[in-house]
Order: sequence, then C-alpha cells, then structure tokens
Amino acid sequence: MAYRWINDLTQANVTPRGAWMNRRQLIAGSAGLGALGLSGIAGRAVAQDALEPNTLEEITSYNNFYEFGTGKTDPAENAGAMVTDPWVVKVDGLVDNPGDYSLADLIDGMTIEDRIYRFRCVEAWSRVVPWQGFELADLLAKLGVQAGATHVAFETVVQPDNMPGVQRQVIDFPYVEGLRLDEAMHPLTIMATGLYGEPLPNQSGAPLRLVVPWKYGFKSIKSISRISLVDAQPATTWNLISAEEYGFYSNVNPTVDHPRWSQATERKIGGGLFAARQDTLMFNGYDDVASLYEGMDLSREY
Ligand SMILES: Nc1nc2c(c(=O)[nH]1)N[C@H]1C(S)=C(S)[C@@H](COP(=O)(O)O)O[C@H]1N2
Ligand SMILES: [Mo]
Repeated sequence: MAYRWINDLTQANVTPRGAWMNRRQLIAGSAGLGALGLSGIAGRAVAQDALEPNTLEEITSYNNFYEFGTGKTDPAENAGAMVTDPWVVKVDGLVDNPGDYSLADLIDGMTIEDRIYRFRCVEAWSRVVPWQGFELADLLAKLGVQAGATHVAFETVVQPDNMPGVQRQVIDFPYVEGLRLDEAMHPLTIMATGLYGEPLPNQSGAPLRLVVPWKYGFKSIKSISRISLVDAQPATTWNLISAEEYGFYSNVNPTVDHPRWSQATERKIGGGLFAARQDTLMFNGYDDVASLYEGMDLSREY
C-alpha cells in the first residue's frame, strides 16, 4: 500500500516531535519517497505549530460508540469483543461495482495518508486526532458512482453477541449515517483506517470509519459494513432519535446552539477539568467547505 504525507488542506498543523519521528520512520520505510519528501516534511514540521494532537490514551479512553454502551469508557472496556477480521463491506445502490468486499479488496489501490484533524463532538468536547486514511472520493471513483446518485449512506456492523449496547437496545441499530455526494467527494472527507500510525483500535471504529472534520462527531460513523449510493437524503441515527436537536447536515456552527446547550465554545479533552474552554470555529475551522453550502440557511438546515 502506498503511503504519502498530505498536508491538512486548510489548517496550519503541527506534527509533534514524537509523532513526527514515528511518521518519518513510516514514510522512510515505504517505497517511492526519497530525500525530497523527507525534507518537505521537515520543512512543514518546523513551520506549523497550530494543532496539538491529543495523546493516543486520550483518543481511545473517552469515546462514543453506543453499540458498546452509552458511557464514555464503555467502548474502551467492551469493544475488544468486536470481530474485525474477517470484515465484509457491502457496496450497493447506484454504483458500477457493487458487491460484498473484503476489507483488503475494498481498500486495494487507495493511498493511505496522514491527516491531523480537529474533531468536535456535538456534546461540546473536542480533540485533535492524527488519523491515517484515504479520501472517500478515491473509493467512490473506484466503485463507480452512477448518474442519479445524490447521497452516500453508511451502516455500522451489528454483532449482537459482542455488543452490549445492541443487546440492551440503547438506541436503534444499525447505526446509520449519510452525506450529500458533494460532501462525500470533498478532499477533506476521509475513511480512516488508523491513528498514530497503528490500525484503528476497536473503540475508535476499527477497521474502517468515516471522518468528516467540519461536522459534529456523530456524522463520523464507525466500523462501517455497508456503503450505499442512493438518490435521496438517507436516514441518519441521531436525526431519527431527535430531529430538532440533530439535523442531517450537522455542520459545526458556533452560532446555532443545541436546544439544550451552547455550541459557542468547547472543552478540549486532556486539558484538565479547569482548563479554559476554547471558541468553536465555523465548520470547525475548515472554511474550505463553505462553498458547499452557498445559498443555504444554516440555521434552518442545521
Ligand atoms: N457506529 C457508531 N458510530 C459512531 C457513534 C456510535 O455511537 N456508533 N458515535 C458517534 C459520536 S457521537 C462521536 S462524537 C464519534 C466519536 O468518535 P471517537 O470515539 O473516536 O472520538 O463517533 C461517532 N460514530
Ligand atoms: Mo458525538
């Protein structure tokens, strides 16, 4: 599998020394990247100092993954039971190459990249995550999107025996999510396969999850087992649960409050209980996507 460094498209970002050394080893170990690539990375590492990734521990010990329970530590405690190998992803709908793909066949030909992204949960906590993954647009090109497709729908695997939240039916499963096709094709939208240079831990959505950094975290559906190209806006889990609170778009927007709390600020995980809250940014700082929503009233289409 190819491995290349792609700078976060819209954010100045930092690669902390430890992670950078790790990345340098990863890249040095892959084919096709010479001294030029390494010096390019070094240049960026010096120049950028805006995003401070959370630790692996912070990213994997405080999670939302209701299949394993509603508590923040339930996923870390329970997700180990999920079977992620073998893994099958059903691809169906308006697509040239439908089928039941093994994970390896699905991601064959994709280029795995590093993407350090902000992540903002609708509950007003946030963090910064060094993902590995590939652009969803590349996968859609490989699958062959047919004329008439307007949206992409996703489903999470259901393994009742291995998922206590499914057994207790804490919400309806499977967890479902979706994007408009232009959102899905945007280069910031990735399918993550790893973080900190290791395969995704189960609680983070192994072996394959969506990451849409300008939207609230619940759009970033975990442990994907089905991808469908469809011709209408698909149902999405949190919108089904409470449409007034959770819209289909769910773009991060500090000016549109949740009915029960403000979205103007956020608490960065790992900052400690008394750390200052930070301002939430429109589109979580990814202004590049604003053109996708031109002409829309984002207070109505939240
Ligand atoms: N299948 C599934 N995907 C899910 C969820 C879930 O409960 N089930 N929770 C969502 C929510 S609310 C958030 S904030 C993110 C959390 O991702 P993280 O635990 O890796 O930070 O996953 C999202 N994806
Ligand atoms: Mo969330």
